[in-house]
Amino acid sequence: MSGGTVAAVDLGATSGRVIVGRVGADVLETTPVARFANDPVRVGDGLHWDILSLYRAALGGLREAVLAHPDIASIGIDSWAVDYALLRGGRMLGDPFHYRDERTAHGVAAVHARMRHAELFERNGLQFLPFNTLYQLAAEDRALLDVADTALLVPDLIASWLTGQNRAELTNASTTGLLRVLDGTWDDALIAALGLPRGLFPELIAPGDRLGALRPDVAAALGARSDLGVTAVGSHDTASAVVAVPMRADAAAYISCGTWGLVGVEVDRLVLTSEALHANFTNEGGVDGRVRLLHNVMGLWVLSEAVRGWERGGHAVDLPTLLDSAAEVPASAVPVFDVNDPRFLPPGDMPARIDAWCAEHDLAPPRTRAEYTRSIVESLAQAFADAVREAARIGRVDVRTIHIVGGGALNELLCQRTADRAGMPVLAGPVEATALGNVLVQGRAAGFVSGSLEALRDLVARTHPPRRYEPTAG
Ligand code: LFR
Repeated sequence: MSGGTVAAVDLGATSGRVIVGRVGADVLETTPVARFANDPVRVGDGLHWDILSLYRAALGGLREAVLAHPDIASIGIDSWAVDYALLRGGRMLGDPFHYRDERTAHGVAAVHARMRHAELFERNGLQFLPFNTLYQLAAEDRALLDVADTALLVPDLIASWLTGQNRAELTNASTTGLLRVLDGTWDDALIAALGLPRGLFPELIAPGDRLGALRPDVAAALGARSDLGVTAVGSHDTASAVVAVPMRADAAAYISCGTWGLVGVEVDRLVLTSEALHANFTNEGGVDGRVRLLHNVMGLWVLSEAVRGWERGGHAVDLPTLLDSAAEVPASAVPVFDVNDPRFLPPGDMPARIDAWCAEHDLAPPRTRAEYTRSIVESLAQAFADAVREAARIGRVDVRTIHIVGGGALNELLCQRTADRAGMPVLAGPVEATALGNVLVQGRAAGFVSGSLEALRDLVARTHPPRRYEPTAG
């Protein structure tokens, strides 16, 4: 039988997983081998990722994967974007900060004092997000920057620990704000203008290229063959997810919906127009040189953070039951608020922030947990519909359908209300698009499948047919 097996490490902002993927001309299957929580830690200087725990859990999962499938051809790693560790001589100089840590405000002020956002956009093509890596680096302790010899984004850090090789994978490097959008190389002049040491930024590597074999001690610890190695994938989770959207890119928009809702279109040229600048759209690097023209919508974070707050308050919450009761609340009975308001970015009391937003806009706030949930879902659906319209306009794509992939594809109310508010069909799934995109790029590099992204997406559509939601007038 054609095809083969690879392992994917996919780290999300709330949980991580290791999966084994089988991929071939007519097969695309994933088997989860480990799932683990990603619990950030707040200490004196701010909010950090517990990166060593994540690494340990990833290693545990890889050990399981190798044990069950000794024929695994390669390992691919993806995670959320922008966050990094500083290292010196291979030693990590502190746990990476979480992009929701408030320290980045200083970095934004410091960078914009030297260069306006419009000028940055011309150079790096990115939407303004206060946590883009360049702002974080500008908020960094100068003494640490001076002693560090390398900065690695999270998946590059894990890959470095596995292989001993330091590289910056292109799709994720495109989220730093330090790549020249025109040619995808490090922007030496910008790096110098921001006073950052050029030596921090390693050589770039493209998805599909082999990074290297596991270090001998790692291979031994995993019980793996000595030639098992890491292959670069779209290491930005959103880049991997977009690979596995079963869409026709010339007629569809996608929403990669998990903690964030990444809403956009895929185009084959940069869109650096003033429309894109003013709508705060980004030109992130996609696999195969495609451009992910998208906008960050706050995503399911607002709902999960509200649920965490209720649970901390002693109310056990069962999400499916909560969503069922939210579906019973009439849409007209709840306020639609601006989910993209920056007040919803940091961790905290989401219902109180929704109340404050409503008070400022003369709207009656929700009253029950079901009403808050409905209000969040309606507000997300509206923000999704608006961003799809903008993406179509800015990217000049005749969008006829919206694909929702990621965990949000399981949220029936959200999918239906997005279809209703956008006035077009929503095709939901696959839920595990990020892991599938990771597997597909490795599978293609190993020769188990071949072809363009269109061929890979066709395989996804055949093996993971999406669920269709028709718009209703509601
Ligand atoms: C989604 C994501 C988004 C990025 C945000 C922060 O997981 O990677 O694409 O803007 O997290 O890194």
